[in-house]
Amino acid sequence: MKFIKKDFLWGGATAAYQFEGEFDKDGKSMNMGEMIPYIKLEDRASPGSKRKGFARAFVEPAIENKEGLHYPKRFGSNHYNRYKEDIDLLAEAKLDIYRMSISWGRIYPNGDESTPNPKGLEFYRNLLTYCKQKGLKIMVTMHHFDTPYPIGVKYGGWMNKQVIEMFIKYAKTLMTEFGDLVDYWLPFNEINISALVPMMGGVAFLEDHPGMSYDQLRFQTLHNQMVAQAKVVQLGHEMLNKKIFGSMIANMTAYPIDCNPINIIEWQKHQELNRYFYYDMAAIGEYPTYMLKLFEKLNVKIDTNPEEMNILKNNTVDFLSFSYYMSGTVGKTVENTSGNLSATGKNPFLKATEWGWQIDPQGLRYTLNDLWDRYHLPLFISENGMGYDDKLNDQKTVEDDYRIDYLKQHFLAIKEAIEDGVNIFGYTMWGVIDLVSGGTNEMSKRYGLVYVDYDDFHNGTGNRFKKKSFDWFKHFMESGEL
Ligand code: BGP
Repeated sequence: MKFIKKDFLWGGATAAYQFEGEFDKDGKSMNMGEMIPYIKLEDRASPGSKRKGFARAFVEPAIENKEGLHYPKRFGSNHYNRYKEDIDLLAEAKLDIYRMSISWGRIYPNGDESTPNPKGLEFYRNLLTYCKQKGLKIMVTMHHFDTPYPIGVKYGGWMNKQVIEMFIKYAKTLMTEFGDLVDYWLPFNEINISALVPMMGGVAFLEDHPGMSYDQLRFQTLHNQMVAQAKVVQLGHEMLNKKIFGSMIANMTAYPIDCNPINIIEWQKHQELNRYFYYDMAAIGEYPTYMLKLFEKLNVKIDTNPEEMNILKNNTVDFLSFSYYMSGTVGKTVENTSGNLSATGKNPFLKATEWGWQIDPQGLRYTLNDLWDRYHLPLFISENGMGYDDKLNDQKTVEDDYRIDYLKQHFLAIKEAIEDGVNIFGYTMWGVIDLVSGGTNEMSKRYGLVYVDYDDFHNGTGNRFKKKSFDWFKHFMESGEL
């Protein structure tokens, strides 16, 4: 089966806070991810067995690390020092595009400096230039879960509207410095994380707001980031004059568990709240009525003004992008399984990974059709892939046929969606070179075409080894054969 589509961009994705390491080098400040220790999971598939402790009281001791715990995201895959080797591998696998993130804390460590950190700019200029030399197109995420922690301490994170302005200053610096090197920009990774885990997405702690409800905290944090996203789009269009700005959302496709009308209504509400709300905000630029009704019910009062609402309305994104790993189910009687950012209902027709993420290529086809029909904006899959506890064998490779099968099925689903009429222009596979897991902090939850020799405590050489999927992917790029 051949899959060749002119101008379609195939590639891989990483994020600074999971990949770079050197968390305190050259003036960089810490972010939340770097303050969460590795804790061995009792049961990888059990919903809720991860994400222990996001309260300020829990993360603050991490700064001095008196307990001697291991904080994996401080070390990542040591990409900071090995970036040339990594980019060489991506070029060898014939990727068209590389999605990476820039760490805000390397550019403005405290957020409120008046000038950027030259060392941080130098690192990214070298990296981006090297990517270009190797013929890669580049998509940059400006914020991949990594607001500098000092902004959380001094300003209370994204609950404070001053942080919007700090972010715009940072975005302007990036577009001034790197506008000629970057092909696509995503202001935020999975912007919905702020409504799901506001401590992680926005360094916003309930402890800082006595008497406030959790719903108020999470939806205000999200609102402020949505405004920031729209402002970046506005500024970016002025500065670069190109339609290259997208929103990135953790997609949570779910199906009704059966055709019982009660479950259909529950499913509809679930999809509004967990999917359409975020896409509506980014693509249509206003609060949907179902959310305004929910806010009334929850007594949530968004702090905003007409100027912000105009900015949202008039600066919608040029394309929609999303992460897609799995699907779930909704209904009164479903049993839960683990999932990306939140648990979801089990589906008896699907198999799951060891982490309980249900594998559903047809769900990707459904999602692409659904989003295209609803928004008529070009689509880009910015994350997809299979986490697996790969083992390096004696030949110094990994026989990851399971991953090849996962990717193949998902690529076929994209092909089918294109044949259905969907306008999709690219795909970046998550964690194309192994990196620390976002959700569980395990190094052993691997996604890459390339194996990185570190264990969960960062014992190992850090050397890179090509997996079987590396050759498979390269062959696909050269031949279009699936
Ligand atoms: C998304 C994040 C990524 C990445 C991915 C896989 O939510 O944007 O940063 O981590 O999920 O998740 P995990 O690493 O938990 O398997």
